Amino acid sequence: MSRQKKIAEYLLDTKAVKLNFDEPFTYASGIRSPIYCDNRVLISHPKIRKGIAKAFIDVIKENNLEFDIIAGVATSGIPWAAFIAEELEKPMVYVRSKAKGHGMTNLVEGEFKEGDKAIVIEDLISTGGSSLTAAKGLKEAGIIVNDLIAIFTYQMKKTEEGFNNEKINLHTLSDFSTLAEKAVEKNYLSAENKDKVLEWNQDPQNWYSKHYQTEEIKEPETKNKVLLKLQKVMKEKKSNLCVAADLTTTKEILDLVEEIGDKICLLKTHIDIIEDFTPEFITKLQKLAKEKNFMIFEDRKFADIGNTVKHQFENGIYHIADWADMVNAHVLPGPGILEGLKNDKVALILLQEMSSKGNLLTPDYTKKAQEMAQEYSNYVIGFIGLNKTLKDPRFMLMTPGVKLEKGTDKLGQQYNDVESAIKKGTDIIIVGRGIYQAEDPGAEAQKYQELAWKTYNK
Ligand code: S5P
Repeated sequence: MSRQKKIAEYLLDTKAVKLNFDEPFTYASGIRSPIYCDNRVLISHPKIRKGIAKAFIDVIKENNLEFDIIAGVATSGIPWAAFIAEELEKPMVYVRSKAKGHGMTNLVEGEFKEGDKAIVIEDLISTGGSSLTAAKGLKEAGIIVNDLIAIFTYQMKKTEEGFNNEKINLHTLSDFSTLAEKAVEKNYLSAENKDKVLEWNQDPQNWYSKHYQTEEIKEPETKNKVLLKLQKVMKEKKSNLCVAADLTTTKEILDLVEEIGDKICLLKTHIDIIEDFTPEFITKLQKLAKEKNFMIFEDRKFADIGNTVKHQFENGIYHIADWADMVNAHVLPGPGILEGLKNDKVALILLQEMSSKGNLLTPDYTKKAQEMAQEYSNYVIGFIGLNKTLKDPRFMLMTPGVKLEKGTDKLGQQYNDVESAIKKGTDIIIVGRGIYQAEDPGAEAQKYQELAWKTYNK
């Protein structure tokens, strides 16, 4: 068996790499993928560990790679670098893949001389970005880097280009296409799905929508009135921006709306986080909505049985059904929740996906939410989600977790940038902290509005 295949077998057998076409994995970036790789488990298998360390050494010997030191990329490259350095009785260092060190720490740890040649050891190459950052760190420290060896590569298009630009030879013990072949041989993957899986690395951003799109539905004769109005407002204002006004006093919200009201098609509220709520607040908000031509979306995320949500929607101190143009709901409780929220004036948005890390909304759940929306299309006008997997003009997709730059917060929120969010097919971007925490929320909202509208209409 070739080395590439043998290593692929190790990866599959230890479940370091998992393939799943039917229920793709979700990466931290929100990208859906049929492959998930966590090579860290490999170090727990002594025999396999030995086999992999030997494969690294074979690559070094077969290619006559010249070097003075072995450099592991922190953290996952470190154990492999240690096994190799130990076996070859050579010095070892390790290097952080973060461009910025934290305070006192060095980028390269261990002893070396300027002009030393290093072979860089890495466990996984996804885009190659972090490995290249590590290699650049070594170069900046005066170390010569000509070769990098990794256990596995996703064989993405831009990887090769990146390594060529840095003039570094990339050697890998196994790769995505060999692994897919081996997975078919071992019945981990059907031959039928292999080609679809292999398409992933060509266009990871759009792979999921391409394969999970349900049938395209033609323009319906009648549409929900709230949806028609929303589409009209969007066109009139050239805006597909929804601002999440997650502030906790009525004054802060009304001040924000004064500043951003002209730029938005929708204002999203969390009415139950307001500390000084009074019915007058609603009157003022509705007046502003009329003046500035936007609609109001109460993000209540109902999630109970029909009878309870009906009370939460119509009664209590907020009387949401009297003033919101739309509200949203989880489909977890089943169709009863949609029955409880049926209303001719207030439209419904269902959660098909969430932006938060580790959420439990699987592709199968998404599909069920879409089926329920189709069944209740008189009331349901859209989804909260990240990927337009249902192309049906009766529904709009609204995407939260959007900022000018990708990132995360400390509580699990994951941000996409405006362009990536819209490229995944969304109709409306929902922006909270990106706007209301800006120094000049009005100017910031305008930036989002212009960028989102331009990208949406490209
Ligand atoms: O999956 C979701 C669904 C929603 S509605 N993730 C979200 O972040 N939201 C809401 O969008 C969330 O409740 C908040 O009001 C807004 C995002 O705010 P930001 O400050 O992180 O932009």
